[in-house]
Amino acid sequence: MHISKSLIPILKNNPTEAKIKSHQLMLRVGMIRQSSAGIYSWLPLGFKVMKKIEKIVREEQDKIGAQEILMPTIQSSDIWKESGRYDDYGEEMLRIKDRQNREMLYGPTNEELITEIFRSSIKSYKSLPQLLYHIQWKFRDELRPRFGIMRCREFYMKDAYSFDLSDEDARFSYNKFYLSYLKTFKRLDLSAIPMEAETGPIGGNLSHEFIILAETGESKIFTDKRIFEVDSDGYKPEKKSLEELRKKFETYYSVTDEKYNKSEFEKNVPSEHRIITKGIEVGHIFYFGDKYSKPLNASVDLQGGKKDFVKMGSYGIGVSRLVGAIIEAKYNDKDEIMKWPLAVSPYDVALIPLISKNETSNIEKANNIYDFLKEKKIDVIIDDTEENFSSKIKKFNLIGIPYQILVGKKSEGDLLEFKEIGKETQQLSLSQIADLLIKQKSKI
Ligand code: 5CA
Repeated sequence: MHISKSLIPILKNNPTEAKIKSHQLMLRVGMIRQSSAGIYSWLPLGFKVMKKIEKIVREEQDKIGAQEILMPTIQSSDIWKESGRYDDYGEEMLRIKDRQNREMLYGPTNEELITEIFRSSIKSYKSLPQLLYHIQWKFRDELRPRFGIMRCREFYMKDAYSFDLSDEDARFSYNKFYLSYLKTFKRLDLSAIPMEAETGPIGGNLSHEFIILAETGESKIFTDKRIFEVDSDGYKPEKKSLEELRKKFETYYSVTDEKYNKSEFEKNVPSEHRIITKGIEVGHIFYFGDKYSKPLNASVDLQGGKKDFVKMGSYGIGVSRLVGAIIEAKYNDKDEIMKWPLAVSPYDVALIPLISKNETSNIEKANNIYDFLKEKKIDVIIDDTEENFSSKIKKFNLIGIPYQILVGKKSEGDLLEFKEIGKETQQLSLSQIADLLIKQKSKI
């Protein structure tokens, strides 16, 4: 991509309406644009990041055997009346009437719709377990949408649903998602900790929120700092392995404020290990048994002719919120430097030539480098504008592409200035740079 032809509307200063760093940065470098309160358009830079996050989320769902589907954003109110949530959900639900005066709604979540699909498709216990997911826009008419895409009204969510015969099998499914979440967040270079949580309007009595620490987060948490040392590597989506993993995490007290109990916290966590802080909820998983299958009559035939309601769980990841959460975790707002993990960076490398009236040879040189990198399947963005060299570098430090190639006065002969954000500049040849980038990309 050539900057001169791109839609990357950079602002000179931080927008005053944005209160937290992710919101400021996303507006400043033109990743999103507010369309109305809590509703955003995703511009090329932001959209590329979100799509890369989505891909990682999808790959980790597929690895535990979940099947991808796509349900609509608009739902009929009928199934919500069957489950009893139509009235309970309250003003957060956007209700719409179609031309036949039928009551429709913009889905805030999909427990009812997926249960309806299940009950009309699956008849026998032999088809269980069923793990289904989709990645789709949701709408919640939040009372106070704020912090940009962190708490907005329209947001992009991965929601998965599990259907099992017994309580024990359902807990096995729950644990598969628990592991898959740890793996997903690790690939995003985030340290997200599972914390016991309340179930709210989704229901049930077993639930974990996956939380990353951030002062600007909206969840208050009470935890033992040793939980951050727990390693989830080496665990497999097998019953025993998953139970061990859960046990390992549960050695350490770790809850959100609704589950907090002062005396338990003080009894279980030595004072030097206590952390009381705030975090961002990037995922939330729930087990709620037959809360929906019973009223919606989702049952399967058992051996011997009997029937039973299936046991269900649901599992959400805030895909659009994760874009902001990664910024909160990686952006140094004091020095105005962002560094995306390569796996989700909008581009692999930024090519920054010094171009001025007296320096015309650099653009040709940079264009050749650009073509060479493109040939090697490296996603490169070139700043082909005549903007001042140091402001170009400042701009790319904000955008946060982890690698920069500077084609300036210092790049003489075959060597180029190559910089990984936050590290020393190196003098490397173009083929050395390409090899290094290809190697880093192969690790994603
Ligand atoms: N049906 C369940 C699981 S699929 C569910 O809806 N869970 S949830 O309400 O916890 O949402 C799942 C995730 O979506 C949250 O962990 C959060 O990361 C994200 N999310 C929820 N509300 C918003 C919002 N208003 N703005 C941005 N992301 C949100």
